[in-house]
Parts: sequence; C-alpha cells; structure tokens
Amino acid sequence: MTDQANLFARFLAAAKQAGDKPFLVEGDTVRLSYADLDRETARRAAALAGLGAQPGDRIVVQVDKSIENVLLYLASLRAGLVYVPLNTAYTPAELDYFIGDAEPAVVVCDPAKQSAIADVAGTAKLVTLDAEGMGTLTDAVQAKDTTDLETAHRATDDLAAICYTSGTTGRSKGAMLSHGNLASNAETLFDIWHWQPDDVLIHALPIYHVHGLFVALHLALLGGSTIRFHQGFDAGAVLADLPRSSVLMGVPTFYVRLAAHDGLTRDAARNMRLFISGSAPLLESTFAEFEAKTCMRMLERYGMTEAGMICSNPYDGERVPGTVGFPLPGVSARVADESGAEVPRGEPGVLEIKGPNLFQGYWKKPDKTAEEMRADGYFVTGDIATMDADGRVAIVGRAKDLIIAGGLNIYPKEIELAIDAVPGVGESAVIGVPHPDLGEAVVAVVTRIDPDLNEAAVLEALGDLARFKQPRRVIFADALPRNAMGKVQKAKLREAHAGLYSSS
Ligand code: MLC
Ligand code: AMP
Repeated sequence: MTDQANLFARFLAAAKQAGDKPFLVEGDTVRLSYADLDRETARRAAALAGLGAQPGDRIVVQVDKSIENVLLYLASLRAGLVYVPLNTAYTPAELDYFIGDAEPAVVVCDPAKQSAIADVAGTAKLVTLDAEGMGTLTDAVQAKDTTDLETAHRATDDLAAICYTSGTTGRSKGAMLSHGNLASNAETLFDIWHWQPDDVLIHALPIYHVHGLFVALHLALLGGSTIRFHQGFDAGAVLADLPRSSVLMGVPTFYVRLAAHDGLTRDAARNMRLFISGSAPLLESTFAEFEAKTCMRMLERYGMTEAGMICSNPYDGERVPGTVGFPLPGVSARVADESGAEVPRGEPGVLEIKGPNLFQGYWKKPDKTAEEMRADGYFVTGDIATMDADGRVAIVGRAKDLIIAGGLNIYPKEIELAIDAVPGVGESAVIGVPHPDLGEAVVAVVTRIDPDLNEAAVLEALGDLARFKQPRRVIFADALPRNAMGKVQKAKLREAHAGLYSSS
C-alpha cells in the first residue's frame, strides 16, 4: 500500500532486510532477532485488539523497561493505537490525572500497582506486565495464536503517541505526535548521524520519554541494527559493552558518571563511533574530560517532547561544546523577542521552531497549543538561545520555570503547590541548583507559619509526588525575595544557594 504512513510498516520493511540479525541483546543472550519481529508484534497487536482496543484508541503504559515493553510499544503502533508512556516513578495519585485525561481503552501497569491503579483506571481495560515480561497482558498474548496480521493503516497525521510534558502553570499537557512527525525525525537523524546498519547501539535510557523511546529505538529499527539492551544506566555495565558497540545515546548524567569511572579509556572506546548527549545541557567540562580520556568529541543535540530532535552538532564538521549545533534539515529555527520578531544574530532570545517534526498540538487543550504557537506556525520552545552568523545555536537559558535533573523535567509550580498545602508552611519557592551528578537538584525555600515545622515533616508530606520531583533539600527562610511587582526573585535564590552541592 503506497499511502501507508504507519511508522511500524517502515520498521517491518527494515526487519525483513535485516533477516535473522539480532535486534535486542542482553549480555550474551539474543533476546529477539529481526526475523522474529513480525510474528512477535503480530501476536501482541492481536492481543491488544482482543482487549477491545481499536485504531486511534489510547493505550497508557506504566511498566518497567523490558524487552516485552519494547514489543508492547511496537505492537501498539502496529495495531494503530496511540501509545501513552508514563514515567515509572509516577505515583497512583499522579496517574489518576493522566488516565482521566488520556481516556485510554487499555492501561498496562506493573502487577504491584494493579490494585492502586484499578481505582483510577475508569472504564479502561487494566492489564499487567512486570520487569520479567510476565503478567495478565502476557497471558492474553499467549492465549492468541495469531502470528500474521496486517499493520493497521494510518495516515501521516494520525497519532502514534501522546507524551505528557508539564506546563509552567496548570497540569501536564499531552503532546500529540503523529506517525509523520516521528518518521520524519527518525529519517533525518538516520541521515545526518550517518547511521550504519552494522551500528550497535547501547540502550540504557528509560523508554517512557522521547529520547529512549523514539530517538534511540527508531534509529536502530530503521537501520535493522542491533541494540545492546540495558534495563537502566549503570556505568560499569555500559563500559563493559563499549568494545562491542558503536553508538551510545545518553543524558549528561551518563557522561558525568562514565567520565568519573576508571574504566573509561581510549582503548575501552576504540570501537565506538558516536557518543551522543542530549535532554539537558552538557557542561563544557564534561565534554573536555570525555575527550581527554577517549580522544573522542561527543555530539550534543537538542530536542523536546513537542518536536523530537531540533538541533544537532554536525557529524563531520566541528562539534563545539556549549552549543547544540544547527537546526536539523527541514527544521526552521529563529531566535526571537517576545513579539516573535527575530533578534540580531548573536543576541539571546527565545528559540522558535517549525518543521515536519513539530507536534499536532496538546491533547484536548487547543487553547494551550494556541498560546505557544505564532501566527506563522512557529512553536515557542521556551528555551533561551543564541544563533551565530552561521546559524549555530547555543541554549543559554530558559524562559520557562523548569528544572532538569538527570534529564528529567520538573516544574517548580507543581512542587510549590504541594508544599504550600503542607500545614505550617507560609509559602515556598522551588529552584534548581547546580548538582555535579544530576546537573540540577531540586531545592525548596520555604517560609513557615509554624516555627516547629522541620525539613523531614515537609518532605514526608510530599509522598504523592514522584520521588525524582521531591526536593533534595528544604531550606527555611524568614521571607522570599520579591521584586517591586511582588514576583519571587528565583534568580536571587539560585544565586544564594548555588554552592549547596559544589563540594559533594
Ligand atoms: C533517579 N532519581 C532522580 C533521578 N533519577 N532524582 C532526580 N532526578 C533524576 N533524574 C532518584 C531516585 O529516585 C533515587 O532516589 C535517587 O535519585 C538515586 O537514584 P540513582 O540510583 O542515582 O538514579 P539512577 O537510577 O542511576 O537514575 C539516574 C539517571 C536516570 C540519570 C540514570 O534518571 C535516567 O536514566 N535519566 C534519563 C531521563 C531521560 O530519559 N530523559 C529524556 C527526556 S526526553 P532515592 O531517594 O529513592 O534513593 C527530553 C527531550 C530530549 O528531554 O531532548 O531528549
Ligand atoms: P522535555 O520537555 O522533557 O522533552 O525536555 C525538553 C527540554 O530539555 C528542552 O526544552 C530544553 O530545555 C532541554 N534540553 C534538551 N536538550 C538540551 C540540550 N542539549 N541542552 C540544553 N537543554 C536541552
């Protein structure tokens, strides 16, 4: 079928070319070969249909990273479902909102969370999948003997996924990504990063965000390339895999930890072609340390949930630390002032972008989509950037009040609302302070009405927030600094507490 835009159809075509080459490998064990991809995804897609999920329906998935989880994602694409991945750290209280918003036909969760999630699953069919790939979903798959199934027909603009991303105000918004968005981004990266079918990718990222789920998986799948699959990031395990791999994708924390490891040497990296970093700023010192140890220059790229990858340092040209390179082919970018007018080259402004990778808007929130779009179709990223005369982009700050810890986004407003609700608290300001491992760490500055309130009591009261969002420190102050307009001066707080982790 010529107008078949289902991304899975491309993966299947590449799998047929790859033959019996390993797709997913753990340690010395081939867990799935490309020859098995057709049958195994067909079985799972049929099981999902058996649960009542129709093309266009949402499937909410909050499970540990596993081979089965990869297959579930691919089967969802194949069945024409809209995949909604959720961070495994989210609590049932947080899930309540996502499920209510996404209105899924199917929810897949860890068996240990089944009873808590049953309370918030509504009319969705709730099935389970554990880290070993067992659960009621697997039972449903085993009960199906369908090994042959036509890939659901999808148009370019049909949704493949909804990925939640928080807003500076209000609740998380679901970024709607189409098959066309994902395919164009994957194909562009495949090209500019000179992807080779014989590349071997170390996959140690979570698969509930665009970095691990789309960028990493899609490139390997388009190339029919082998993935060395890690359930999580462990510096020693990744180093052990370097000699038999060629590409690593990671957040800066990966590289900070690798650079600190004695095992990172030029010899250990001798087979590697590309170390790619993104999702948060890579410190120039990490870039330099990595180069000193491996004689390789890392490739930093920049992206976001709403658009996948946006800019990349060049494969062949100069990789300049502290910059994210050039807009990807087909992506237009400008650095603009508050009215959307381009500022002179070299001056900071907000980065605005447009291209085939740009999402279809926020799920059920057209007003929020409109707030972030210019009349000429440019999307306002909220990142402050400069662009030099040659078009090279550097991310120099954020217009949005956002903390990125270990590559995970945390929106201070959400944490402040939770802290302000704690009895005895006056008000709070949540900031990110430099942290040697995570890049930034969450710190809360709090005024108290109850003089006996202590740090432990505040932290104890934040149990409904995912662990990674919880402040690492609560610092009590007599008052929060405010400007003449009454706005809390977070820059002053960040400055005052910048040294909190400098010697840790
Ligand atoms: C774990 N913890 C974190 C955290 N990860 N806290 C803050 N921020 C994080 N990112 C908590 C744990 O709950 C634990 O708490 C404690 O920190 C120690 O955990 P750890 O064992 O050190 O963490 P680890 O499992 O090693 O995880 C760290 C990490 C991981 C950096 C490897 O967070 C990670 O894989 N991050 C990648 C996120 C990602 O994929 N981002 C891409 C988003 S897409 P306690 O108290 O229980 O001990 C995007 C677009 C783009 O941004 O451009 O790509
Ligand atoms: P998310 O919304 O989780 O997709 O995170 C996207 C945000 O991560 C962007 O808006 C940036 O603020 C940040 N980001 C991603 N890559 C980089 C990078 N290479 N340098 C600086 N910030 C980055």
